[in-house]
Amino acid sequence: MPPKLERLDGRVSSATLCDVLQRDGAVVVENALSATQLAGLNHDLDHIIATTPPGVRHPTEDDMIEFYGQSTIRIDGLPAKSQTFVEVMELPLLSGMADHFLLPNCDDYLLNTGQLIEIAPGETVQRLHRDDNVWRHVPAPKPELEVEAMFALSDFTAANGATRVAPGSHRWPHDREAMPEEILQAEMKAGTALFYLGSTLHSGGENRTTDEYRRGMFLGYVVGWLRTEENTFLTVPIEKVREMPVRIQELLGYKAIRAMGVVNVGSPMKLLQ
Ligand SMILES: O=C(O)CCC(=O)C(=O)O
Ligand SMILES: [Fe+2]
Repeated sequence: MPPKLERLDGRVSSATLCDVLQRDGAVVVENALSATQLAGLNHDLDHIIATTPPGVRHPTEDDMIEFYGQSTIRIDGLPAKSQTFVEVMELPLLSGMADHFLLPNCDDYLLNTGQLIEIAPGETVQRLHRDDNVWRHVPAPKPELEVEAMFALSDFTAANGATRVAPGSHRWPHDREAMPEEILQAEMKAGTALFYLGSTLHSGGENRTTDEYRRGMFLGYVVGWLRTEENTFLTVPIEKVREMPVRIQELLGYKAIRAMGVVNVGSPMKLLQ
């Protein structure tokens, strides 16, 4: 059977979404964002994108320069930069997916990172990868560690770099590579999202256009006992965190989970009062 990327509507139940994710490892959710949320995110981020050069400025390793893309703008710290991002963090489908896949493996989960990813004309294809390979020292068989969504903030087309994904690859042996016919592209109208598991093979696409900027926003949750990719304690100023809903404060790491993440050997929530 040729691989297929299922498309659901944003009004679908979390249970149905999770069934498809369990089966395919990835699914497109149409109208995941309301028109107001889409406009809000673009409005909040437009001016920051306009003043951010592409490429990583302080790479941790040389191979990350290529991975992050030299013609790609990446911006983190989104909870501090966009009120709408904070709202999107609590979308019922995202929480439903995180509860279903992560809570069997942890007491609570954390925002792993939120990233604006804008791929410019001429950007080359990113190598296929599993995002949960960040935690490669967790021995196999790995429990599900991470769930994520890539929201299209502009139209994603095959030509402008729509995310590539190999449905079903979350079940493959770790060393199995995807054959070309197993890789699909998540073509999406702005406001649509690709929901996927951290164990699913995917990557950013090549931007073969001369004038289209593919703007996506990534948001992922990770089990609370792993170190998050983004250092949100530094990317989101504590003064801003103080004004956020309690659940967002928890997702940003201000909830100690038993002995993990304590301050003064107690709850960091106290710092926010
Ligand atoms: O930009 C995309 O479509 C995907 C990017 C990605 O997978 C990553 O940077 O980990
Ligand atoms: Fe990725």
